[in-house]
Amino acid sequence: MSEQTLIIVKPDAVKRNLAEEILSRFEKKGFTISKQKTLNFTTEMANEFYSAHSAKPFFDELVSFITSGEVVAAIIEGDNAVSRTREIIGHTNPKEASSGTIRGDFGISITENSIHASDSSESFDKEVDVIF
Ligand code: 3AN
Repeated sequence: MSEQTLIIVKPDAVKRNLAEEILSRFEKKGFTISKQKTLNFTTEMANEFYSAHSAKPFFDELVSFITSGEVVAAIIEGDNAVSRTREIIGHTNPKEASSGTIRGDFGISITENSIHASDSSESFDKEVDVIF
């Protein structure tokens, strides 16, 4: 079933000029990029985007990192886009992510892990409203 999901190439990867390479991995897998935008998160946007994590000990670090530089957001479309995109990005912690996944290949740390992807269609609906 064709679905949409949202990815965010995070500041650590944009700074290393990896955005195009990361986006091309989804196109090579047959997904379509239907919208794309470069932006800077404000603190307000970050608080809303990551509201599910507001009680977590790493919340302040997460907000401070995602607002620290440019990000590239994209809507990815294709069959089972939500779950397949999660496979392509890999484990949250780059140290545990398999080689060949985006976080396995490019992630620096659990905070600087290069990419975000919606974890469900419900999360996508909420996240897309914050970004587009
Ligand atoms: P994912 O992005 O793989 O869905 P979540 O939703 O558990 O992971 O966490 C959201 C973001 O919070 C992660 N992308 C990561 O940058 C950060 N994060 C998660 N766990 C930790 C942690 N233990 N310490 C620092 N940052 C974390």
